[in-house]
Amino acid sequence: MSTGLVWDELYMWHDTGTSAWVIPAGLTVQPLAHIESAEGKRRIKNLVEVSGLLEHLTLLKPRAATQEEILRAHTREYVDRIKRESDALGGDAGDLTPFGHGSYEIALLSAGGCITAVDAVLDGKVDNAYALVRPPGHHAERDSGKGFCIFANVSIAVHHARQVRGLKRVAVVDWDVHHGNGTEHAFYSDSSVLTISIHQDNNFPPASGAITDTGAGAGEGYNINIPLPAGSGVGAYVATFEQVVVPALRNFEPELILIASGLDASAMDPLASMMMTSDGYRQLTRVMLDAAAEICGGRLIACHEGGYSPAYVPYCGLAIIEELAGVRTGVEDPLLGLLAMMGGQSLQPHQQAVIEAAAKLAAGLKARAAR
Ligand code: 3YP
Ligand code: ZN
Repeated sequence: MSTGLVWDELYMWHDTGTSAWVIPAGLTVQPLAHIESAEGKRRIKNLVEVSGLLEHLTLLKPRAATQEEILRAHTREYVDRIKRESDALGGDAGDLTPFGHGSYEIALLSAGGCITAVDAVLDGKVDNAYALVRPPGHHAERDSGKGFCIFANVSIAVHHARQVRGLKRVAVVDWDVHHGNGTEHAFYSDSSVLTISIHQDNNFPPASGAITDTGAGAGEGYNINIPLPAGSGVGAYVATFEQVVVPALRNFEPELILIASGLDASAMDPLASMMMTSDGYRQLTRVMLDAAAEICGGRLIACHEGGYSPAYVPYCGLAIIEELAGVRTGVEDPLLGLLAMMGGQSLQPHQQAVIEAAAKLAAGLKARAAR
């Protein structure tokens, strides 16, 4: 059993500048670091290293995505604009997505890192992989960045798996707490890519990610949104995966599964209001590993997205990568006792109602799935 870790120090050099977290700096607010800073992600890598887990992983060196690869998901006009602004002093890719000089190359390396993970898994170099990439990608649209995302890393990796590696069916499971709008839109009319997003109901982007958005045309039924109520904890997440995600995957029978792995559903995250814990992520990873083993030879790749508690995301990231690798380092999450004992961790009726509605969509896949 071997697990790949895609990592490059350059990911940490993507400069989001000074904003008061998400508020553009100016005379109305004292400048502070942008909330999508390198800190949380660097601390994941550092804990993976200090815990000893790194010695059990296969380090995968990412390559830059090519123009051809980026243009599968974006317009030339948009890509050219990012390059032009990045070659100068930097700019804004779209909605709340500031970037500095050189971020174009780093964004290419982020998308390329997800492709590197796909190739490593499909070539059998590793069994599964975690791509600890930055900037994130799941909000990026064809012609615009959004929500800290520049290029659509996961979509670009899926296009690679389909068009270059010849896979017929790929599934994306987005457990970032925000809606994976970019990935949804990229494959909305496509029955060869099942997109599932589990997110906090109507958080970000606003009015995006409704359960009624199920795909269009040939892709009807191949997009599943599970908008969980604010306050959902480990019980709601595990139930969602057991009752919706796994049945949908079983019916769809993907040849490869990608996870858009934001860690911002944690109870410590400032950009959402969920209650996940490191052990919750460990359980979700276990469920996904078992599903992948049953359905697609264990081929499972997690690509990093959001996560804004620098103190807590390292424990969530460590738990996921430990589980992927089948290794326990012995590092204990110091907050787990507190968070697990909080009221509301167990599945509530109003959460179960959403899960049941989504379970119907998962069941409906069976008759439709194209072969
Ligand atoms: C973008 C602006 C407010 C919420 C924020 C979400 C970014 C993110 O982590 N997306 O997955
Ligand atoms: Zn997010």
